[in-house]
Amino acid sequence: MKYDIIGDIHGHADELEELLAKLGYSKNDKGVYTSGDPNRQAIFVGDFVDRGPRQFHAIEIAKDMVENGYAQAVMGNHELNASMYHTHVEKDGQLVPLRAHSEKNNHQHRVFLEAQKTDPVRARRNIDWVKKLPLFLELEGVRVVHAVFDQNEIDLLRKGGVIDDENRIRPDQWEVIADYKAPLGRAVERLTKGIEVDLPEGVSYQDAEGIVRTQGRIKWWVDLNDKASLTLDKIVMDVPEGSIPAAPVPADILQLMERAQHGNTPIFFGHYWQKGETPAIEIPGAICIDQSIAKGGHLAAATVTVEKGMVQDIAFTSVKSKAKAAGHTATHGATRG
Ligand SMILES: [Mn+2]
Repeated sequence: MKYDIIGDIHGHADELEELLAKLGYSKNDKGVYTSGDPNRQAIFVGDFVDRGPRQFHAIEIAKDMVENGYAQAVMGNHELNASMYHTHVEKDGQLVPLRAHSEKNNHQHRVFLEAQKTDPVRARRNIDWVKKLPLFLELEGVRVVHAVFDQNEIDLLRKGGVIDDENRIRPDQWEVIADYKAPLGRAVERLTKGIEVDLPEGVSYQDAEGIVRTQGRIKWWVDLNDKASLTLDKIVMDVPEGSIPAAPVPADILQLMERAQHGNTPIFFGHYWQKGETPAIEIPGAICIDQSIAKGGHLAAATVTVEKGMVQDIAFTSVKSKAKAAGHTATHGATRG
């Protein structure tokens, strides 16, 4: 079996089509991309929407492939947000969205909302599809998730009846998981948004907008064999150089990192805006496939060959962003995936 695991797309459908072509996929007589090989499938790590220009197309290319058995996909945090934004529940006789239609949220989702104005039916159809995406996949020889594969959280979601046998959020569970402070909501957040923790007492940094932050997102896929030399400054992501001390990593953070790396089946994920044309293999068991297409970077794929349940080979392919260098969303504010 061969899997072409494709990174975060964020509306960059042109680059997606270019990447698929480069990987040897072409449209069949129904206009659906296929490898033409029943033993070769595309796998999408999520984040189809927000930021880039052609979000309906990005979803529909993947949707058509999935519905025809040519691909599989998992939900990214941007699909989670979009699902919440477009799902309403009744409160005190009024319909309210599970994700507030605040200025900040509207701004983040603005390209999709513009497209929705022109074609609300198509927007609804696409939201209905992303709401049914699984939170993770366990395939022959590989695991796929948007941000973090945490078995404890998965068990919690299973026991709590939040996800079905195909790892999809049950239709009646959206209101339950909308509370990110409660355990089930936090579990969904962990899988799609990763490990974000309070920094130790007294540690803070200023983000790109000058806001002082006391929380950090953790780079969990680092070598944990030499824990003594692992320091906080090496694992807190997206902070200005020198703002985090080279202090020991607190035990609770270390434990979450160990959980994220647990298991013998390699994990492929996206979410964390990486630099460079192709993904870097930092540890063999966990490979990030997000090369920052929405920041003027690249859209990448890992072609993974699996035989007898084991990964035999990994090859990378990527295409460059077609976005103009200046004046694009690429430079807008914080760059959290
Ligand atoms: Mn993401």
